[in-house]
Amino acid sequence: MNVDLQINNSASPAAKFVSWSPAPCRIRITDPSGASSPTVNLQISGISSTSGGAVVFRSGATGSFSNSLTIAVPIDGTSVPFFAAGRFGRPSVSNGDVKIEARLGTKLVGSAHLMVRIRKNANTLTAAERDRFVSAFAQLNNQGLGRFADFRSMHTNVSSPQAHGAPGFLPWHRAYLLDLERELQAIDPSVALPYWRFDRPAPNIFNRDFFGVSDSLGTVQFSATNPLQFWKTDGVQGINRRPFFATSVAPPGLRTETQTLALGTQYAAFRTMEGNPHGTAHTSFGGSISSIGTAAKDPLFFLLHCNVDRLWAKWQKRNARFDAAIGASFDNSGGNPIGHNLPDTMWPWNGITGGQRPPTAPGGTLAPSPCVGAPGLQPRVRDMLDYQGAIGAGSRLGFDYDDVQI
Ligand SMILES: [Cu+2]
Repeated sequence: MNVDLQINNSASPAAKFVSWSPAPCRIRITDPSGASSPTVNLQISGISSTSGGAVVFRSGATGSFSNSLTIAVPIDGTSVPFFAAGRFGRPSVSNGDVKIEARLGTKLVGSAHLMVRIRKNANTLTAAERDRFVSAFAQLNNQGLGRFADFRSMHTNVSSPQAHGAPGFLPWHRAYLLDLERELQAIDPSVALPYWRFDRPAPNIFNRDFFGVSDSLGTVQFSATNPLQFWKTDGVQGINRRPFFATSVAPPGLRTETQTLALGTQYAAFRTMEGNPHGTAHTSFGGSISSIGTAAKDPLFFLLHCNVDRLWAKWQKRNARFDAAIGASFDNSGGNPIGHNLPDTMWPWNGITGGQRPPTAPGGTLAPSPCVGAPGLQPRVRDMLDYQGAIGAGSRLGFDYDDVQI
């Protein structure tokens, strides 16, 4: 007898990725023998290991998780649902480093390899994680000829009102990062977008093997093995970035994470973080990243914004602000510009041009995921709130942060 295990209810290898949010899975017998339905035990191999990925299980959509699960599997081949989630604190370090084993007694009757794919602090990635990320990012740009050109074109002075200065700032950038991350994962599915925790020293980000070291003119220098040395945007080779702080320490004048999370329990208060720390982090540098129209030319932009998004995620968790029906989860004070109201679709994924939208909509619809169905091809502002599927399991966006629990 053998069983088949499907992660995210999919037979595709591209779907063998989970985060902290429970992923719907199923098990079925592929070659029935005998008359009675056997009881199978699920457990990860190397359960006593203390590093690398680990998952936990539960049988239903609610209830507590455990390290193993016993399931009666019908002999007629009918699938039985169960849920698997990354064990908080145990993200994977490489693709497929978690193996779920299905045993009948002591006999192995099926298995599945998967990855607990989590957005991590860029300063503490392993060298292999760092190199895979850099390689995928450089490929996406392909020396200015790749798909990254669309992402650069999405974030300009013309499009700025769609994404800044109003309540949709955080949702728009969440969609933007998710779209980019999914494109990176199409190149290398083991990659998750890391974040630059800008209120802490991050010397491992500002070195030649990762995001580079600026010379006196602000030209960013890379090691000979770093593919970011070929970075090109708007037809211009290289990255210009002039830090106004010693990159061995955090930039001065930034609200710390604690201060940011203490801005208030209402979204209207929290979103003032668009100024400080977000804007302050941008203007800790001269060069591209310091102004909206050019910021997306610098790949560091995406790590900075990943931390902005992480701060929002932490704030949401702390204050239970995932439900769009709760007023304090968003700022509906009225008079919000188009693209900044909960039911509004967001440019450019909606393809709408002209009028209150920019004259072009680069990049097409938002990249789909092999693992989750949300947010759809043309996300609305409201689709960005419940990223973990806390309110509705179908809202799960398929990403999580290493230090933000479900
Ligand atoms: Cu922006």
